[in-house]
Amino acid sequence: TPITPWWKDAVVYQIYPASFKDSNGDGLGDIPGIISKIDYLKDLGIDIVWISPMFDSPQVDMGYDISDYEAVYPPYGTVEDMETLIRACHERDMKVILDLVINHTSDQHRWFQESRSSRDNPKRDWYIWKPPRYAEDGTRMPPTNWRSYFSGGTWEWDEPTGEYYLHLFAKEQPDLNWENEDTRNAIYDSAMRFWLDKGVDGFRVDTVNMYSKGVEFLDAPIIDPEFYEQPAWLYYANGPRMHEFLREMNDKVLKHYDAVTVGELPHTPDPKKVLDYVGASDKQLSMVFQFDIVDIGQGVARKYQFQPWKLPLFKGIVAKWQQFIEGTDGWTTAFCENHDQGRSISRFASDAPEYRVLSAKMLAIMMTALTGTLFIYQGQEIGMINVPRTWPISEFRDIESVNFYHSIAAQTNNDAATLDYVMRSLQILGRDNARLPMQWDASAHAGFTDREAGAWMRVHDRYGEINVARQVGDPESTWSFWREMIRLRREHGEVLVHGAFEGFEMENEETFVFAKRGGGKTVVVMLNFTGEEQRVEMPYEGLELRVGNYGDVEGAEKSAVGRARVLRPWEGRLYMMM
Ligand code: ISL
Repeated sequence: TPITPWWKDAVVYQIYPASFKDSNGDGLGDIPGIISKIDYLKDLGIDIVWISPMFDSPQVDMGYDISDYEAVYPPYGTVEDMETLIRACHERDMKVILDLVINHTSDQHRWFQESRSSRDNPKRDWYIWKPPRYAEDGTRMPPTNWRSYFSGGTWEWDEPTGEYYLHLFAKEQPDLNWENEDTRNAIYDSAMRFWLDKGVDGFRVDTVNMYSKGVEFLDAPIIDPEFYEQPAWLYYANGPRMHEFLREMNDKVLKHYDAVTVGELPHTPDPKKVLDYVGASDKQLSMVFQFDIVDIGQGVARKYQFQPWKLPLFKGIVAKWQQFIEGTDGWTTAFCENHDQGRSISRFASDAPEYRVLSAKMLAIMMTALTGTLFIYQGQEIGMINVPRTWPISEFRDIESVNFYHSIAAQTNNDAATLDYVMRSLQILGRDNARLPMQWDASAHAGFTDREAGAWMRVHDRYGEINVARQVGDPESTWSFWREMIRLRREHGEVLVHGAFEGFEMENEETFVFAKRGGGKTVVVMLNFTGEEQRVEMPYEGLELRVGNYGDVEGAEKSAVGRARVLRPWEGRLYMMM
């Protein structure tokens, strides 16, 4: 193995197929649409394209409910289209990774259809079936009190066979039984080898720490009897056979293809535990998405009960996951957006018209200066923002958000103030914020679709101002800024991608100052997270200002007095010493 595997320095771009580009006028994105934009991604400086699920699916959870791993959802295209896409990327020296959703399948998958057909079907044990419990008065009760991610319990009663099956997500997403070796082998064949043999370069592995459920199915402690959150994940995440399963997956499949993996690792705040997954010598996962950064602002009792937060929390999390690999053979990721999260500008900076572009560029400086493999989510490169505050719940499409809203409505008897707060929270944290159609130009429906009736989901009200066509040719645009920062990151990979991180004034609530060192180079990044001027200290001497989001690199240093610097609203600067 080379000292630096190919995927460490790579910049990855995530595509959400439904919302990227519609080529055939049905209002839904598709694979030919993606193919038509590969040169656009190449031009931006992308090395790896990650495609969220495009497999056949009834789309209860936007394709994270797969009914056939070896087929493509027909409105998106065909397996041949995927082969064309893989070839088109490889011809341009780009790689392709797919989503690997193997904690559960759709209830329409033929494995589950067989499994539920009778108790003695050979595939019965491929899913997690349990007999009921009975209360003292004889009422039938599910095997545990666990609550699912999408509201309601995790157990669905199956009347014909008289047992419950487990579903951590929707009831249409039954959990596979990883204890069964035949199940594991079928997953390796159908979900993995099938696509690796077609040239796919790796996987983003969905909910990678939930396959081993443990032997005992215990009730979760109830924190708040009236409402929602409960740590049932204590019993189903990071279970006893997790590492054994991942080693097996490597031995049997991944190592034969030099495939890269990035696992999604919710509920795992402990760096030691994360290292167990990403230590290179142990051959489990190449890297993971740890959740601290994207969990910021989520409610304690319920996810969509937004909790205001202060900058030191954010900085501490960045520092923690920058530093956790030091002195180890592990690796980390740099990301702050994906299809499950609000847009970073709206969440972490300001989407007010006067500050949106500054915020976008300020965050671009931060992200491209962080150690780890960099992930960009579609639209982040043009500074897309959250849904407008005025949109009602009827514009939302995500099963989690919609179910959440309706369950709170039912529990509170439609209490207006509570539902207002839910809407406010969804407009910050909701998954739909990231799922709006990509804004390609200022024409009808943002150039995403030709369909007269528009896209499957409403386009953002501000697409005339925020779109690709307006930005690509403009050297001052957010898009051009990202491209320049990606270029800089590549040129100085030893410090920007691989360097050691040091944070300063970590309790300061207005600014974020950090340094990176590596390959004999030092970088200092200064970021103002407020709409007012802020004073900061330059921690080292002899550095030169290289990038600023105000575009006046020559003039900006004139006001410097000794080590003191004054940052303008949402200003970001990157200094370097070589
Ligand atoms: O959603 C969460 C909490 O409310 C997360 O902890 C969740 O476990 C994680 O985001 C899993 O997400 C992935 O799997 C889901 C799918 O809906 C998401 O889109 C996907 O990213 C089920 O497959």
